[in-house]
Amino acid sequence: MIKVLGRRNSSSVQLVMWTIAELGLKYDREDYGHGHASTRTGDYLKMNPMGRVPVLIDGDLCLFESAAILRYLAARYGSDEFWPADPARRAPLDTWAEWGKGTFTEAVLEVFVYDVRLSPDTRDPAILRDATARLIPLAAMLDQRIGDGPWLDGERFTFADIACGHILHRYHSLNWSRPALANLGQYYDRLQTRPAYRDHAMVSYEDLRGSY
Ligand SMILES: N[C@@H](CCC(=O)N[C@@H](CS)C(=O)NCC(=O)O)C(=O)O
Repeated sequence: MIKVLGRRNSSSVQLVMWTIAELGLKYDREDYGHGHASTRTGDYLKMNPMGRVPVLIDGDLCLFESAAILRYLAARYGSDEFWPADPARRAPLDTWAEWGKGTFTEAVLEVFVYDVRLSPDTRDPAILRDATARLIPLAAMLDQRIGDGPWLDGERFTFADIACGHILHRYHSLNWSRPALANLGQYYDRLQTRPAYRDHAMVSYEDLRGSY
């Protein structure tokens, strides 16, 4: 059975857990990371030398980096719809998956750090202004790419939706000046109709308040 090491309120863990649930895989998850079991022990660092969450163990395979884990799970257990075997069909989706987990998520996490991780007395509003200025054009790109959807690959829900969508709960629930982007809002509404998204990507981050 697949084992995941990592706390539920980590966005990188959420990406992996949502994937596992969409693929209907059996799993066991143990809480590691901030406020839970240490990721700094020798044994843990052998699994993930960065001392971060998540780690995924599947038989003899032990992986870190959530985007690589998503691709592994999709390639090994996903259908041709979820992870197209044809590189020419998969690569354009992978472009958005890379952008979603990297560029877009990093920009959302800047707002997250400001709004949640920093305690109010250490917040400099200029940081939020800069983070917002970086995030809004990226959100507009995703809004345009989604169009009428319903998913990034039209009627097909794929791994790219997980890479881009896992961070949209934070994007929509953080306290910041969100632009009105109809396609993105409707995409988030559609994501919330998926039980796996509700169970694994819409996790409270209240325990992380003021933790920096
Ligand atoms: N690029 C890595 C990022 C991993 C990462 O930064 N994880 C954070 C949580 S999202 C973490 O481990 N924080 C420290 C902790 O929980 O102890 C991935 O996607 O797996």
